[in-house]
Amino acid sequence: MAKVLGLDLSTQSATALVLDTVAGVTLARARAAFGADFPDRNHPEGFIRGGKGGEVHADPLLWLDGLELALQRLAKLTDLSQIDAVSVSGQQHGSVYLAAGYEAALADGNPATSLTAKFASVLSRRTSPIWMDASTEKECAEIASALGGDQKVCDLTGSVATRRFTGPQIRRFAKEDPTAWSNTKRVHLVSSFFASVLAGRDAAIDTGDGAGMNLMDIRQGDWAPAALAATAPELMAKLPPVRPGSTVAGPISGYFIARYGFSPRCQVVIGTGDNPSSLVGMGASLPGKVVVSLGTSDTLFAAIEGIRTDAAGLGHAFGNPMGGSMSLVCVRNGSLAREAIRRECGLADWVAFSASIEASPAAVAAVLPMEEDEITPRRTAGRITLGMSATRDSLPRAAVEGQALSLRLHSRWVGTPTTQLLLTGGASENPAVAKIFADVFGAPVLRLAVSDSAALGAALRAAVGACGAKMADLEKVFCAPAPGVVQPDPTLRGRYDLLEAELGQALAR
Ligand code: XUL
Repeated sequence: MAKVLGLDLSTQSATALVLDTVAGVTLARARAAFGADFPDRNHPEGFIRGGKGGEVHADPLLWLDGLELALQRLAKLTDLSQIDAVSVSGQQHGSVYLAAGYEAALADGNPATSLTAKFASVLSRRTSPIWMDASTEKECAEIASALGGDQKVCDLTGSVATRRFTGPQIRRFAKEDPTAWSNTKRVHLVSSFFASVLAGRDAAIDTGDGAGMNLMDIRQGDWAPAALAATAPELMAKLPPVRPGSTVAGPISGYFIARYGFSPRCQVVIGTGDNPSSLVGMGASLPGKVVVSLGTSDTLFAAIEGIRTDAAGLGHAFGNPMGGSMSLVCVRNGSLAREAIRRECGLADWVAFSASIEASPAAVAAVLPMEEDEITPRRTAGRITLGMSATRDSLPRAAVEGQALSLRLHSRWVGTPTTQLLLTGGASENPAVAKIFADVFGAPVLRLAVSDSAALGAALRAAVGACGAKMADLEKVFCAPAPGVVQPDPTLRGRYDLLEAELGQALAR
């Protein structure tokens, strides 16, 4: 057992979390926000809105600066030379495009030049498409047609061709800028890019994050040659291999030893996506527990037996970093929609938002708040009203109820009843929000003592992959529920059933 570091490169921030797995304690936590900590970069939300045809990109150099700032802050809180292993969680689907010379940039241990300075000249695509990008409708149709239709793509890769997934994104890039594509020597996911940066050499993509590309054979856990051929020329040569999540990429690179004081014996375990990482961090890597993560996106996921896919084409099967697979439903209008409604209702902060929820009656009015085009359900921006119309006073409750009802409706394909819900992500700390999820799902809601479940999952995977720790032992200590289970009110069940049915009907119209 050992000291381990989990890094989470999410949509809006970089988080670093250090655990002492012998003492069973969290030693330090540091964060850098891509917006607030780098105001002159002018990406207040951490990404770049308003690209053509629904493009949403982010600046990979800003991610690198975010990593450096989080590590600088972490080094002030704990001795980084004591860390035995590190792993990474990254926002899923986002991709980084590297040109010739990238291997030298990875291997460059000179502490005098920053990561940004090392990588600026080896990006073959200056910005990275991220999970919010919806620009690849045409490419999805082309991939589906080449592979014999949506169902075939879903059976092969675990999801229908999906606009935010990396394969369709790669296809659009290769078509729009064939020269830049031919100059691209390596395509990494956010998680595998940062594991590579830490290891100073190419790291593999794990089966959890690899499944979010429409390129991996979900049953074999390896690239699917037919999907690669349907996506872009010479793609196989540009991808790193796929490996199980516990694979060690190698020792940490000289750069981190010289610049931050890491020990040369610190091992890097390959990365995974933020949702697979949260599955681990929530202690839910064995089937039986359902997790709801309320972050920039709201997601519902669970480890599952075998592979199950969503006939409606909205849900996904991903690899589980601890082996087997997981189901996932992702809603784009998560925290940014809650934030927009808080502002619209003139509520100064989340305390006032909670107070407003508590003052409004439950299961009377619900609203599905699609402030931006939604991916689950697939809808252009707008709101769907269920039950009575919400007033300005009842809108915060109505919107959170609408979000919970939509997750409930869109996770029915998974087929396992929710007997207990594990809630994580920023908004899960809000008691009024947690109570709505308990009531809507008719299931007790638990939260964990340690927040930052994606970074925690990365730290736990580092301990298992490189230090011989057992996940079951780690879970007992680090994934223990916080006191205070939020119990559902059974008398609301019937009313929420009706509202869910009304949502189903509204979406079918
Ligand atoms: C999952 C998804 C998002 C991102 C960002 O499919 O697109 O949850 O992982 O968090």
